[in-house]
Amino acid sequence: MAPTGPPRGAFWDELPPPKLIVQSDHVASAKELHSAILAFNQMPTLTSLRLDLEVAALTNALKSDPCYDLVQSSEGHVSFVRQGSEPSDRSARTETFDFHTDGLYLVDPPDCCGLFCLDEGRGDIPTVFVDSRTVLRRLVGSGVSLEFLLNVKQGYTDRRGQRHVYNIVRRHPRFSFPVLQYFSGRDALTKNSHFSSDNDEELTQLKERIDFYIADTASTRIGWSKKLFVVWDNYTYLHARPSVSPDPCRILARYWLKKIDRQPTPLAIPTMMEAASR
Ligand SMILES: O=C(O)CCC(=O)C(=O)O
Ligand SMILES: [Fe+2]
Repeated sequence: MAPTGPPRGAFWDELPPPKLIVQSDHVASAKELHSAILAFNQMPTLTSLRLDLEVAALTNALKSDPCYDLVQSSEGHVSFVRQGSEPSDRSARTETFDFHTDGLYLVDPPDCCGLFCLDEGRGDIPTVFVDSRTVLRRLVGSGVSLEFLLNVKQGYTDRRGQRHVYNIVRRHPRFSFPVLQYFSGRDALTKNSHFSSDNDEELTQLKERIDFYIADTASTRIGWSKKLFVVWDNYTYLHARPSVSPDPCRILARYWLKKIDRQPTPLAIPTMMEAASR
């Protein structure tokens, strides 16, 4: 099933590559957040240079944001992204981190994700984003029906070795357009929810086609530097850490956010940070 040319009769508009908004004190609306990746420079604005305090302040600020709840991952309110194998980690994780949606083991994955750079290490390992709507639009345009995609599932092994199964296509919980929630790693696709490998040629080819479109879709790369805080809509964007040689000094703090208020209210993190530093 070779990927074909430009989609015919696409039901979404052409989407530009993810827009990167770099700002230090801009207040972003939720609408902006669903169609852009927000990067806050030099966050938070604390006088202390102690990064553990900065993580604590950022966590407190995010916890008290009236628009978002901090979602606990299996590691708590904040988890630390380091490269290298953790002996306790039995998930299908490698030195690279293929394109994915975060929190696929939850019934409702987090609405937004945030990464805060504690140490960029060598500084040559970015995080890369693609718009899942573009990938989906191209898939549909190449002849795979949305109805078919809505029934396709994927399995995921969590850190305790447990399997979870989720649909790879769903509607965005707030904006209702269809999005791809997916893990480009090695997990096969299935049509049954008990996840026994179907060994289905059609699904193997579909996975190859999805991975082709993800790799072929315009991406946005974020290069890290200390204190950069990046927030994105976890449904709209798939993200990845590309393959380069491992850097044990690179450390990011990861936050998951759940929108509380369905109205387009501002994400006023810098203001919250100022309050936290007083
Ligand atoms: O290390 C990165 O750039 C991304 C890590 C990531 O996506 C994750 O921990 O979920
Ligand atoms: Fe991630």
